[in-house]
Amino acid sequence: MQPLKPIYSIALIGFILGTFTHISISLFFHVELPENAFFRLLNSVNMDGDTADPLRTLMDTPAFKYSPHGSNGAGVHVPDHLKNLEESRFPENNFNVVASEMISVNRTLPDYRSDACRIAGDRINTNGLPRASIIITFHNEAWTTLIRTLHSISNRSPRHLIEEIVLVDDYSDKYWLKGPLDAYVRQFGIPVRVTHLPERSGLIRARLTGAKMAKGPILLFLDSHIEVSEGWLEPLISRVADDRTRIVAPIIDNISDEDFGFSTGRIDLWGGFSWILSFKWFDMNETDAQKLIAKKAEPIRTPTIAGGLFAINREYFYEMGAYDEGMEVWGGENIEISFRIWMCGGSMEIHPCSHVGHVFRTKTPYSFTKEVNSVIRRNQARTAEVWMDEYKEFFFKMVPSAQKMEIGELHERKSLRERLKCKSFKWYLENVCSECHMPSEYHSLGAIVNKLNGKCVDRGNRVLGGPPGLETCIHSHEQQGNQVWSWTGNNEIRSQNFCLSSNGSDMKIEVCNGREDQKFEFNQKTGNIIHQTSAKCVTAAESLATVDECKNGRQDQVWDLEGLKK
Ligand code: LR7
Ligand code: MN
Repeated sequence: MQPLKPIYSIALIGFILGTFTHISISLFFHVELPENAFFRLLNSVNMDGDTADPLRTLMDTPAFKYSPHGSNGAGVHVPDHLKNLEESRFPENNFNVVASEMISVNRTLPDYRSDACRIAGDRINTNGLPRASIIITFHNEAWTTLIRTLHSISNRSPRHLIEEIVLVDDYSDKYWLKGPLDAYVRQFGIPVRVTHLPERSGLIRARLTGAKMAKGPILLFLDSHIEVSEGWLEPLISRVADDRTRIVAPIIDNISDEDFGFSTGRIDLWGGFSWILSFKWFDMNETDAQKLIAKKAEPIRTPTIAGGLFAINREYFYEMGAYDEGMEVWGGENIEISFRIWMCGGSMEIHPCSHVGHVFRTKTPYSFTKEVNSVIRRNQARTAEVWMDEYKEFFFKMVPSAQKMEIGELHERKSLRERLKCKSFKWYLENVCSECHMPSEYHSLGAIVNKLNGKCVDRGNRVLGGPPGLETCIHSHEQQGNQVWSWTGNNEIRSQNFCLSSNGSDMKIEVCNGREDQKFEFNQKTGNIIHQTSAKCVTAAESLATVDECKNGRQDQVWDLEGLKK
C-alpha cells in the first residue's frame, strides 16, 4: 500500500471545485488510501447539516474505490474510535453505512458457484442470448452501496448481455444522488440511464417507470444495495430465453448489515407465503433436496419470489399485467406477481448457479406518508381481493383491520384476471403451493370458542411444545391472528404452520408434521373436538386447553368452530 499524502489536497481541490471535478480527478489517481489518513478523513466529517455532504461524497468516491477493505467479500472491522460515528449514522439506512464506506466500491468477490454450476455456465452459449435491461430503483440509497451495486454489475457481467442499466431515483432528497450520480455513471462501459422522479412513487410504480424506459428484450430487476458474483447473469437470461413465461430469480446471498461481509445463502430453500401474505422461506423436503444435491445446476421451482431480484421477458411482463399500479410505496407486490404468474400460465424458479448478495436489514428505513403497516396491508388486501378467491378469508381473519380499509379500485386487476383466463387460487394451492401453510381443503376457519367459559384457543405467548392457551376472545384486533385456526381437510387444527397435537394426556402446539397425533375430528352434534389417536375430547381448563375422557353434557368439552362450513 502506498502512503498517499496528496489526498488532503485532492480533497481540498475537490471541495472547492465541486463534485463533478473531483470525480474526474479520482479517475486519474488510481491509488490506495492508507488506513490512517482514511480514518482521519472520516473523522473530520461534520455531520451537522447538508454542508458536510460535499466533503462526504468527495471522500466516498475516490477513497473507497481503492480501499483495501472488504476484498474477496470479507467483512470489515470498524475501529473503536469510529464507533460513535458508526452508531449515529446507522439509522440513515438501517445498515452500517460506515462499514460500507470503508470497503472498496470495486471490491472483489470469490466465485461462489459449485463446480457443476461452473461447468454448466461454461456451456451456455451467450452469443445467441437476448440482452437484459437492468432496472434498479432507489429512495435515498447510500452512495457506496448504490455505486458498489453498479461496479459489481459492470465488473462481473458479460458486456454483450446487458442492454443498459436503468436507474430510477424515487424522489431521493440526497443531493449526491442527483448531479454527482449522473456524472459518476458515465464511466461505465455500459449505458446507464438515470431518471429522477418528480414525486415519491414507491418502489412498485418506480419499477414500472423503469420498465417503460427499458429497451432490452429482458427486464432484470435488482435492489439498490446488492453485489453480483461471477456467472450470475448467464443462467438467468438463458432460462428466460428458453421459455418466455418463466420468471427466474437468483440465489440471494447475504451481505451483512453490520460488517458488509458476504456469505452465501442456502440453496435448498423455496419461497412461500404466510397467512398474512408476507414472503416466507421454506425448507426443501428431503426428496427435493436430494435431487438438488444430485443435479446441482438445475433450477428450483418456487411458488413465490422474494421480489427484488428477478428476470422476466419484457413483453411477457406487460402481457401479464406488469405490476398493480394501485399499490403504494413498498410491500406485497412480490406475492401479487407470484400468484398472478402461476395462476395465469407462467412459472417461477430460483437458479442455484446465479448468486447475488443483498444487504438484508431488520427494519425499513423509509419515510412513509402513512403508517408503514397500513400501507403494506393495503397492498396485501388488494392481492387477496383480486387473486385469492374464498381463501382471502385467511388473510382477512388474520388482519381484520384490512377488511375495513379503503383499498382503491380493483376493477382493472379483476378484468385482467378474466382476460388472461387465470386459474383459481385453489388450483394454485393444490398444484404449486401444496407445501405452503394454507390448506386447499378446510372445514372451518376462525376462532375456536369454548362453551363453558367463552374463551378462545390462543397460540399467543405460548412456546412451541407447550400447551395451547385459552384466552379472552379478541375481535377485530390484530392480535386476533393468534386465535385464528383452521380445521383442515386432513383434520389438522392449524394456525399457519402450527398445529394442535396430543399424546393422550395433555395438549401441545407443534410445528405441523402430518402425523396422526395432530389429527382431530369435530362432532357437529355434540360440539366435541375429538383427538383421533386417543379418542379423548379437547377440554377447557382455566387458561389452557387439554384433553380428557369424553363425557356427555360436559360444557367444558363443547366448542364452537367459527366459520364452519355446513
Ligand atoms: O419508496 C421506495 N422506493 C424505492 O425505490 C422504497 C424502496 N425503494 C427501493 C429501494 O431503494 C430498494 O432498492 O426499492 C428497493 C426495495 O426496497 P428495500 O430494499 O427496502 O426492500 P427489501 O429488500 O427489504 O424488500 C423485499 O421486499 C420488497 C417488498 O416490496 C421488495 O420486493 C424488495 O425488492 C424485496 N427485496 C428482495 O427481494 C431482496 C431480497 C430480500 C429477501 C428475501
Ligand atoms: Mn433490499
